[in-house]
Amino acid sequence: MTPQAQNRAIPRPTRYCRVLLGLAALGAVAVCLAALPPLVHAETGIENADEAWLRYPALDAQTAKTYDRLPPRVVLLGDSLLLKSAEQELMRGVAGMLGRTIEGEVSQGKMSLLSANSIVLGTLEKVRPLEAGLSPPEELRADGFWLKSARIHGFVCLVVSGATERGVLYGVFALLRKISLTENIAALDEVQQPYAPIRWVNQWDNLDGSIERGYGGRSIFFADGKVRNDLTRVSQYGRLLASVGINGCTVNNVNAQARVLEPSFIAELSRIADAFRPWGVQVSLSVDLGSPKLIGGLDTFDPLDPRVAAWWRNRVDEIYRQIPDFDGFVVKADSEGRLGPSTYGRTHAEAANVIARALKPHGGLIFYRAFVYNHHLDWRDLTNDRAKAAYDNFQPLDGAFDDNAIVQIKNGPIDFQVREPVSPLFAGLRRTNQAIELQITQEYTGQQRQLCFLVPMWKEVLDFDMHIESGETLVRNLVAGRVFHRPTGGFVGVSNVGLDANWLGSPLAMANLYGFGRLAWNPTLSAETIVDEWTRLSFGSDRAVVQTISALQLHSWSVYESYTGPLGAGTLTNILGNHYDPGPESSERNGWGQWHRADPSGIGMDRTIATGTGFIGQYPARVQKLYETLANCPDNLLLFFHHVPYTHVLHSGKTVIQHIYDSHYEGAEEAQNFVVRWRSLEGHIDESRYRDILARFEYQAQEAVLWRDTICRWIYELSHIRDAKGRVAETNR
Ligand code: GCW
Repeated sequence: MTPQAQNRAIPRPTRYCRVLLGLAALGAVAVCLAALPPLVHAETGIENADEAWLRYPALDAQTAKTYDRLPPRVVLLGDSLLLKSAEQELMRGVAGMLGRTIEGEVSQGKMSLLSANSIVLGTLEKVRPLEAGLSPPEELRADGFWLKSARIHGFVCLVVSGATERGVLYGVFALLRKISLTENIAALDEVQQPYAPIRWVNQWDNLDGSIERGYGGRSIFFADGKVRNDLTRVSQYGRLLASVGINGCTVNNVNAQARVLEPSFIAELSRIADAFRPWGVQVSLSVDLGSPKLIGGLDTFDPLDPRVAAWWRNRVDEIYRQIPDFDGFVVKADSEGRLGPSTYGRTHAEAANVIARALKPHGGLIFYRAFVYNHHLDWRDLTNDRAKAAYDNFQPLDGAFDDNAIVQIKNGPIDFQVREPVSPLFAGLRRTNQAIELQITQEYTGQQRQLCFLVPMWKEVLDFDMHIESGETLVRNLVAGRVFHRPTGGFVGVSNVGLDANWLGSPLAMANLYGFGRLAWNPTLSAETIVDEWTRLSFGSDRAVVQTISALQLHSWSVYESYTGPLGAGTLTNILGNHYDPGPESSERNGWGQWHRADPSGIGMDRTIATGTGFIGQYPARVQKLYETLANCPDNLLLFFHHVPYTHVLHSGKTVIQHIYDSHYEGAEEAQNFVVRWRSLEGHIDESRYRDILARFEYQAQEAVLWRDTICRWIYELSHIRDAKGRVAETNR
């Protein structure tokens, strides 16, 4: 299964490097540099994979010249860790892209130090007194920033300011991104504000160093039951996260080991917090609700027992003594075998609140996951429906959660399938904070061995209108707390980066991490903008490269969907094993509830109010109308909501069975085409990444054929309806 490329542990020098080394020996380097096309020699390959989209390759001389007026000196209004990171990043970026050295200088806010043209880094509080009228056009929220070209004491200055120091750091990354993308920065007066306060990643890392659903190598945090000695990768990760505005990281698996709350472990955790701190990334932990009993010496973990409340308070106080900027906890309870409040007949709100109250005095947050369902459902009962579980469990508790508790909701009602409708719970919670959980790690979507750029999927979810009552109520506004004016809310991405040089295993998969961060900062950005930025930052601005990579990325989700799970049937994968190979029968006749109900007469789950499980009834009225009838239901979600005969005719005019055959053949063909399109870039990008990605596409092309043949054979044997184009019977019978 593993592509050859993944076994390449040691990055090889690129052909370009080798050529250079040889020529250097001959003393002919200058001649060689002049002869090479500029974009190739500006690029670095897999040997720089850890820098991902922060490579800062040299701009061509003419473009670099347009930044000549960038002040050659930086003035820091303060000396905090965050400001120092901002300064160092600025120097690094400018040196890399413009080949210029910026002189550093620390000021304690003394105006006298501003005695030359400067880039000024500081919070608004420090910047405002520098010059009368120096104020942003709008008030800055936490983490927001302001980029302003200004004259201060007659000197030409570029001010990078924020409400907080973290905002200043974000402003520096934004400024460097502008230079990388060759934007004009001559007359800036720009404010950027985060869409929501919560912009976190969750890592599902285990203390032994493995990562649940991680496809980029071992944990960067843990090995052999302890925090790793060398945390270099953690600070590199912090830099990447900060560059896209992510401000929190939960470092361990939601299937948490109780011992992460033992005092000895907290001491180790504080080293991770130290590594992240210069980048403004705050650490949090996944915890086991049973901890007071499992490691606390109590005979109960009943959330209403005062001894349990006291235990959580003590433990939390201990954490904050060691990690003052600790961010909080994530809890997975009563789910997939985890302990939960049901043991004592308590509610999820009661469980969340006992922990929320321990965190509250320290400003900490608890994320309580809505991924609660019974995985022993009776599959024979056609009224059972796993999709209903999150809403059934949490909607009745709306308003019962404390203000520093957040219900963390997966984007869809099942589990990160290649296509799902949005979870109705986003509309069901109005007096409760919520956050959307998106999956960056491609568990059901190709595991980074196959290309699947998820931003277009996330955009559909975030831009979906729930039509609560009469107004527009987009999911992105619901989760950001903007519709019902909640104190907090936002975005959580399950990232699962690992020690692999490429972080996620594949260089192209990094667009998902970048895209998640950009959307969490500003979900109104388009998928096209995001992929264009990412490609240019990661591969340079050669037109062929940008166009080809962007087009491949933007197309990849629909291609993956077409051969793994068309028409909303769910990813037809082996759900009992690796969640990767084709395995459509594994969904049926078991309690996991990922049913597609394919039988000789038809396929799909009847979730209608009229004749099915009633799941559709969890949506607001206008959304119900969209999904309840065959006449309105979009083709791409048909089998999620309806059980139909194979001969049912879609809006597209095709029958369901013919669509399934066609989409598999078309998808597999597109996957072959990825190889051809990628080959067109030979010579346009560094050799090492070119070869690595080519091997991945070649592998994907084979996998797509395997999927096509397995699913087409399966559905033909079930339905006994031939492919109108004669391919299936011919190939497989
Ligand atoms: O998608 C499923 C995964 C589990 C995961 C679970 C969850 C961490 O297959 O590996 O457990 O979801 O989100 O809790």
